[in-house]
Amino acid sequence: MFADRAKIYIRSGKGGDGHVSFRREKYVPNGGPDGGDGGNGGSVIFEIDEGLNTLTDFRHIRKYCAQDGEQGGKRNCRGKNGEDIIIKVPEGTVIKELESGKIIADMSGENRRQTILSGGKGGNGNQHYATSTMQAPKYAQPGQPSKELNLFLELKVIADVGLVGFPNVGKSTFLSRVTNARPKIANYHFTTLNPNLGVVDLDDGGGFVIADIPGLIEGASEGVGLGHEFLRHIERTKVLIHLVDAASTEGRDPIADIYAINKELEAYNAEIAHRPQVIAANKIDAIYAGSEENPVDRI
Ligand SMILES: Nc1nc2c(ncn2[C@@H]2O[C@H](COP(=O)(O)OP(=O)(O)OP(=O)(O)O)[C@@H](O)[C@H]2O)c(=O)[nH]1
Ligand SMILES: [Mg+2]
Repeated sequence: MFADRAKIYIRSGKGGDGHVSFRREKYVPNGGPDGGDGGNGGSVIFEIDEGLNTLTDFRHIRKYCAQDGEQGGKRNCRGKNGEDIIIKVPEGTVIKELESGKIIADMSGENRRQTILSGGKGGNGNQHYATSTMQAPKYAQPGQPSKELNLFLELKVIADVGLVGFPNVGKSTFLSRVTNARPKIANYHFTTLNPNLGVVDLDDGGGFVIADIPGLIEGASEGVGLGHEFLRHIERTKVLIHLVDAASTEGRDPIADIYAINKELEAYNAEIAHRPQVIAANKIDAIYAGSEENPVDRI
């Protein structure tokens, strides 16, 4: 199952408490303080994993806690540090605070790894508090508390080119012809229910990514159909390929379709509407299908 949103809870490790103890050795009746320091709590770290492309895992596991630091011990023994927890996410994951919606991190581009909550520092053992006037301190510092956060993760696919258009105009077919992707193609609306990504390999070794999203319909920007859910996946594309059914196989007017889709894009995010857009007239083979007329004669 594809998921591009998830709510999770994260908690960093508490710092271990410092220890209070005194040296006890044969022939040393009143040894000095030897309470060790507590270990540091583990941090919660997010990291991009190139092999991932959905947030599905976060639907199953919603709680992510780093380990607490251990308490300090006798004989100046330092407590063990708690282990960090590393949460792997697909590139393009935006991390927001659940309640406020404030963006905490955007896992994309240069930002491959980010600590979201750092672990509590371990407390000092009582050995640190000995002074000339207080040689037997019975105080040790407690470890810093853990921190917690409820997060909202949102995946905004990172693609260079976005495919937009009404349902059934042939977006997935186009993706399947120019990239390695093998999306589902069928002659009905909303065949594509989740974004598909495909890579175009160029001769010079480079390449770029095309995202195919579910078809848009009038009112998509207000939540009609599936479109709105997925418009954010084209927010980061550099160019849009706007496919139209030039043969009007479903009786719609391709020119009116262009305006209708652009109106939805504009309503969703004016910046997207002004991005470079290539209008691709698809299904041109069907324009003259069945007609005796040679299309070239009409030009
Ligand atoms: N005649 C003709 N049919 C095409 C062409 N491109 C796609 N089709 C057909 O159009 C139908 C829809 O194609 P899809 O690629 O699934 O369309 P889509 O835009 O991805 O549709 P949704 O995912 O529902 O939005 C399929 O039956 C395709 O075989 C074309 O160039 N010519
Ligand atoms: Mg499709």
